[in-house]
Order: sequence, then structure tokens, then C-alpha cells
Amino acid sequence: MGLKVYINGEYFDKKDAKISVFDHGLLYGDGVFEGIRSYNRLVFKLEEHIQRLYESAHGIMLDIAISRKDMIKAVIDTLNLNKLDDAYIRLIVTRGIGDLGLDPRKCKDAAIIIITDKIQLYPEKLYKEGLRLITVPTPRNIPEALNPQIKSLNYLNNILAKIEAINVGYEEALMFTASGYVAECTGDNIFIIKDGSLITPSSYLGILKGITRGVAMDIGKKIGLEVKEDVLTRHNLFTADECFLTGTAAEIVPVVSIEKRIIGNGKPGKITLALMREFKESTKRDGVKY
Ligand code: PXG
Repeated sequence: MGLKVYINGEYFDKKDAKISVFDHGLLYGDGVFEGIRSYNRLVFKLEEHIQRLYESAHGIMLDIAISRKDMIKAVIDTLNLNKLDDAYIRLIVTRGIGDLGLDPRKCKDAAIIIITDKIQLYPEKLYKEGLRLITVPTPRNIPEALNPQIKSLNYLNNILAKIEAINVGYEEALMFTASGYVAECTGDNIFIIKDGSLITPSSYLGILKGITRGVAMDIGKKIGLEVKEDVLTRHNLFTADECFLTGTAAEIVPVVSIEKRIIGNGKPGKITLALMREFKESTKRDGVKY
């Protein structure tokens, strides 16, 4: 049996899992999504991801016809059907089928899609040696226009930044706010460690409030660090003791250089390594069993 995809309460083979070209998710990027992981039959922080999905939907006045409880059940059922112990889960809610105009009132029913698949892990080398970051000219979307806290299907802002990094030979881009403060990377949040404090950009600056970011902050407190959300400049990053990124796919990745400035001693930092170990433990504990 091949992979089955959930669309609006029904399961389809991967090759038949299709949506209309009139879906406003395709025509306008009008919709929201989540990327979630499961580890050894435990969906990591599932309630938090579902909460963010419904908040994103609320922010764009998109009505999700099923309850949070039923959404959790649909995710679990899809994982069980596909017999996946470790998975990457993509949960998507689009505005649904409308006409060629952007009026969302023409879309009668939101489409709910759940794709569960094996995860493609990043190379081990990245975690041992650390990542090099480059800053890019495209700023993060200004929150007054499209708040990055809404995890919407329109990811062009991030994709443009990714292209700019790739163009100059880097894998990941560091994005700034329109006023020039540190925001986040294209699909990951950023942290620094300075004099025993764990610091990450405040969410009001216009970033996605990552679930992994929250986990890293909790672990930081647990291991006795002072944890702060703050406004950070490029200079704060250049002069940090340690730096790392957090995200569902990447987990915790050490950063060893930013725009050619070496961070710390150019190797993954001690505290970063401790946080990575604690994070691994958390994935064995903090989730919904199936
Ligand atoms: N910032 C942005 C802009 C993101 O898209 C994160 C931070 C981290 O959030 P979480 O909740 O995952 O800790 C994300 C994550 C991927 C991928 O495959 C990740 C995201 C979106 C699309 C793809 O790595 N979002």
C-alpha cells in the first residue's frame, strides 16, 4: 500500500491526492499551514501546532469546519493508516474552491489536507560542524501588512530570501525587519547566547513564533540560563558567544559564522550542544501518543 493523503475527511493514494486549480490556496496563497513531526509514535507538541493553526486561520478569517479535537484525531488517524513511526506532517487549510476573483466569499468550503511522509533529515555534518549564515537584502514582511505570526501559504517573502542566500553560495539566509533588526531565517528562528543569557528576537518585531523556539526557551530556563526576548542588531550577533537556529524540521542547528564573522570559536558552542541534547530528550516525552 502506498502513501495515503487526507483531503476533507477522505483518504487518497498519493497519485490521486489532488485539489482544484480554482482553489484559492493555489490562486492566491490564501490559506494556512503547519509543519509537525512525530518521533517514535509521539507527535511532538501537537496541541501547540493545532493551536497555532487555528490562530493563523482566525487571523485571516478562515473558518475551519472541524474542531481542534477532530483535527488532532485526523492527524493521528492519517499517521496510523500510513504506519509511520517517525514522520513529517504537513497540515494545510486553504480557503477552498472559488472563482478567479480574489473575493473569499465565493469560496464555500475550506479544504483540509494532511500529508504525512518520512522526514528527510539534514546531514549530520551540519550539526557537528555548524551552519554558515548570510544576511540578505529582502526584509521580513512588515507585521503591519502581513504578520509573520500568521503561518500562511504565501511564503514568497521567505523564498526570495532563500534565493538570495543560494545565489551567493549559502544554504540559509538571515532576515532583518524593515527597520534593520534581526528577525529570523527563512524557516527557522534564531537565538544567541551572550554572557550566560539566551536571547531571541521579540515576536512583536514580526517573526513566526516557533514552537521549537518555545521549547528552546523552556529548556534554557530549566538549565539555569537567563532567557530573554529582545531587539537584536547585526552587531549583537557578530559578538555573540554562541548562536543557533530552531525549527520543526531542523530542530536545533548550531551557527558558526554570520556574514563571514566567526561566532565564538567557530565551532558549535557548549551551551548549544547541551540544549541540543535536552531537546532530543524532550522529543521522547512531550507529544501525543498514537
Ligand atoms: N520561522 C519561520 C518563518 C518558519 O516558517 C519557523 C520559524 C520555526 O517554527 P517551528 O514552529 O517549526 O519551530 C518556521 C517553520 C521546513 C519548513 O521544511 C519549516 C517551516 C515552514 C515550511 C517548511 O523546514 N516553518
